[in-house]
Amino acid sequence: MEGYRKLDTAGVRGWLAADAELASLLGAEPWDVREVSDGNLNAVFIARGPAGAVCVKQALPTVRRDESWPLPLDRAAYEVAWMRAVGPHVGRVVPHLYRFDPTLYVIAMEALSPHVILRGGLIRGIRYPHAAGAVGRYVAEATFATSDLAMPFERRFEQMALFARNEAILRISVDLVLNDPYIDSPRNRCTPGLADMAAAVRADAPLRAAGAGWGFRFLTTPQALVHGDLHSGSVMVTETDTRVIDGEFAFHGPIGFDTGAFIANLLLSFFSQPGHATAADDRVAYGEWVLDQIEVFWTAFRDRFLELWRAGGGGDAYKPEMFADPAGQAALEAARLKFIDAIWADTVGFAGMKMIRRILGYAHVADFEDIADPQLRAACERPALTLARWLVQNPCGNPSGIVSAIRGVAP
Ligand code: SR1
Ligand code: MG
Repeated sequence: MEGYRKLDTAGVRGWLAADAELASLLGAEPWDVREVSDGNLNAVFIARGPAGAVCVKQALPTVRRDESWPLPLDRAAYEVAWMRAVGPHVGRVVPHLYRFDPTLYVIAMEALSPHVILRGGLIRGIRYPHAAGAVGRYVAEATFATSDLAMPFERRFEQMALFARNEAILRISVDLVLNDPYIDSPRNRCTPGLADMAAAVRADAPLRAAGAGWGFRFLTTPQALVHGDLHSGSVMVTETDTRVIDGEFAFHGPIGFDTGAFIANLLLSFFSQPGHATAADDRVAYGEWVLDQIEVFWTAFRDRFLELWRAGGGGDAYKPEMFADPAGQAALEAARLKFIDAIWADTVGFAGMKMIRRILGYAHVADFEDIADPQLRAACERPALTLARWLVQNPCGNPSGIVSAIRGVAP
């Protein structure tokens, strides 16, 4: 913490003014500096000047709305490491990094404008026709490039060791996603009308065993550098552009943890839609569109991952030299499809886990929290929880099968 101080808007202004390159990017003062913090962990500011804009993000020493919960500041360094590791492989999807200050744990990056957080758009009922496909391709490109399919193992192990030190942040996922929702943790909370279901989840031994299995897989499957927190609040969109932000939870883990997180958040959005209905829009058609995005997302991920693999990656796993003959080619293609099927199974299980944690655990989602009437909120959460329990225990099928199952439990 030596030299660390929390920045306010004046502090951000001073920090930017002391950096000639950032200051020239903004142009001559005065600058408009505003705090736009939205997530659970960091302070975020946008600075605008006559020549441009910069996003300034500072790691805070505690959870933003709970100062009794300390957090390590060095997560900002892991976010920077994630930007540097995946940035070269995903085009413009990850914002451009301008600066990292390791004393103040401040990251200066490209200000995304007029982008909005995808979750907010989904709550307002706005369609983003390219978002799910772009996020699917992002996961494929980021994970393929950082897997043993594309990296020599020495480099991958070095990267894995670096991100494995992000322990305090990984502890948050282990506690809040994998374990707390299934036990009587003081951090848990739920909508009052859902207390019976929360108790039923915690009494459900087969569910607890299946959940623990996903926890084990999270800890023991370092397939690639995953984002680690790929919910709809980690995606920023316009109608035509999609960006992925906030890689501070990155680690080498199961690829299905990212695909599962994104699908879980589409599902949470779907189940929340009746809570956002108005006299002018019952949100039924919009909910159907949200459901359709599951298949769009998965197909984009699958097709891009296979495309990259078929083109050859240069890693130490599945070396093309081992499969040069026609029989080898056929066997390799079968192995590729089996690999993707296994990621789908992980996707389903982790999607269920991610849904349960957002309804019964510590950190809820605005999709449900913005529904003011607790009875209506509980009515939306109930079928979501029913489906999530099923997903955790039935990691099979395909996206359209899941969508049909959902139509069976939807209100
Ligand atoms: C105490 S942090 C709670 C959650 O916020 C982040 O976005 C992660 O999802 C984390 O689990
Ligand atoms: Mg985040």
